[in-house]
Amino acid sequence: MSDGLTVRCEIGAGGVLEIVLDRPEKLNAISAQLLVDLRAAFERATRDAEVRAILLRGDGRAFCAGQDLSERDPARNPWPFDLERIQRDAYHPTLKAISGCGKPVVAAIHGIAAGAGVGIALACDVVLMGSGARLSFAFSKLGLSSDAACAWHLVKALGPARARGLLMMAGTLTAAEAEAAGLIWGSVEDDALLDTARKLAADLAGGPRLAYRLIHDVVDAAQTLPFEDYLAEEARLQGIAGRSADYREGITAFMEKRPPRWA
Ligand code: LHQ
Repeated sequence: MSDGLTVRCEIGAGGVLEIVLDRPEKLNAISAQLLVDLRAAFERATRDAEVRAILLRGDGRAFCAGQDLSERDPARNPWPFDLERIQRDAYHPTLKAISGCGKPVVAAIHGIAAGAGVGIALACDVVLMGSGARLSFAFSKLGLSSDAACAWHLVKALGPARARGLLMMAGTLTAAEAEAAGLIWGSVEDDALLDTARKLAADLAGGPRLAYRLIHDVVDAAQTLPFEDYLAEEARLQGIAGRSADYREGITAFMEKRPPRWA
């Protein structure tokens, strides 16, 4: 698999692809090129049958410092920027490439994730933070609102009151606070983060692929559909699972008192 300019891809044993944000000297700030490379990496991973799970992480001392602000410097660029178009044409396709990639995605957050860097992390299925890491909602310090779906995630996990407060005060959440709020899956000691995230991704890579995709879809449905429509969609997805070889293997393994062997 070829590497992007700002994103490194490393396929490991067992079908885990590590996608590594690779601008450590800028704390992996999101340049226009990084967005393109990140989207391409996830789209390649979707097509590559060898990839069974993905681990997204950042090189250097932080996960991601958000938008590369030097690309928005009014002293060096024509002003104003069309942020609506940039969100629609660059950020949104990348977020969708992550959340729609069809494979389980683990994010390992160390140091700091700021602004749109939080949005990229929260597009992943299972977000693990190092105990010393922070999520920074720095938008209003720059005179901005919210983007990369940050407010969407915050409102769902924390409710509108805390979401508004965090965004207005450009607040941060520690790993413990993000975990307690249900915004992320969990946190571990900083020096155990990478090993734990790799083990998690390896476990998912060894699991039932179709079931994971359907779980992703049913949780999406639960967040968007009214109850009656949700029930219909849940039944449809479980119907797909019920016709799968994995389900047959899961039941057979239980009856034979052995671990399942997933395809
Ligand atoms: C950076 C950045 C950065 C460029 C560190 N950009 N270089 C989305 C779409 C469209 C438009 C605009 O906005 C958005 C939403 C957002 O993402 S808003 C949030 C943007 N991010 C921030 O506001 C965080 C900015 N960074 C910081 O406040 C600090 O760098 C933190 C607190 C993250 C870390 O501080 P330090 O540990 O003291 O590191 P540092 O500041 O020395 O950074 C190291 C280098 O990285 C430094 O470069 P240099 O050449 O001077 O060594 C920084 O300039 C560079 N860097 N963040 N976002």
